[in-house]
Amino acid sequence: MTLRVGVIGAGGMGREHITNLAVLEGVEVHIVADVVVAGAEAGAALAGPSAAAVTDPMAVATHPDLDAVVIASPDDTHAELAIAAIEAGLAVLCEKPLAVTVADAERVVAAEAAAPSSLVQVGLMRVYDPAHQQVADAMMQLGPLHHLRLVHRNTNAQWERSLETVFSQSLIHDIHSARWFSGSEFGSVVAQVVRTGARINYVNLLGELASGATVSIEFAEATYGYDVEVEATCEHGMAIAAQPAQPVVRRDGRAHRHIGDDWFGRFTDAYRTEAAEWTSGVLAGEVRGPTATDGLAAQRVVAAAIESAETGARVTVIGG
Ligand code: ISE
Repeated sequence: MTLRVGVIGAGGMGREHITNLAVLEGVEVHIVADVVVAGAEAGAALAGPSAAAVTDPMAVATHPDLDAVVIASPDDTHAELAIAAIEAGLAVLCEKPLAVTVADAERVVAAEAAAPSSLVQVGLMRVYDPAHQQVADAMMQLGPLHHLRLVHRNTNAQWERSLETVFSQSLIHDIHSARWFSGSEFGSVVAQVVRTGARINYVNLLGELASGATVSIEFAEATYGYDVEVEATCEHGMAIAAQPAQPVVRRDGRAHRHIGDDWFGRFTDAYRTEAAEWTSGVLAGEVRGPTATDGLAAQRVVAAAIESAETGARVTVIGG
């Protein structure tokens, strides 16, 4: 059987998904939607000669000829499109965040609960990164987790993202990683934000997990490169995530190892594995990656972290 997939949103993330899906055996990117005609056409061209281009995202979310849909449109459209796709019986890979508010994330989870089977995977793809997986494997030999240190340095040129956007577009990855590595939920958080004018330069998020372990997430904007670090300190030792294999190049009196400017380069393998795992799960009628419930749990931590950043208080995570 060929899995017929529609892709909504042909920006950077949409094009990444199209490229990765188009090379998979038994998967056809059938239609691409983008509100910008040229974007939709460019996305369809990447998908292959028979892919259609449309400008109405909802037409793809409810398309009768599709088995599945990827939602890679602007964040504030995710929840509506996911709910429409669930109601149309389509499997969904929804880019993170699942929604921009906890209430909307809850609506998606409720819509999925009312459907005959689980349908939604959320694009929290770091779980497919080999370096993250190696740390998770190493932790199995190291005893109980005491502390996770997660560092996320971004090269985002959009200098003036709002607090909500920085948390729900960027820190949401690290929040999910913390839940995934620990198998535990955030009980409370304290967040500190450093700004220069309207620009958020730095966020420090300290979380206490239900297990008793602690998590620190350091996020920095517009740095020298896109750089992600993971350190897990456990009872009997610690594990540090490897950096992607890159040669050390010596030239002009310097030794240099390329880091890269963005998440597409750093997580190339993870995005490819995500596409393969998501589609094989859809064919098996299962959700094998991060679920809508994971997306909701992460959004609850985001909401608590924003409240903490605004009030200076330590905030309990509702449902944590
Ligand atoms: C960006 O929007 C992403 O999608 C990346 O996954 C994230 O790591 C980055 O911080 C965001 O700015």
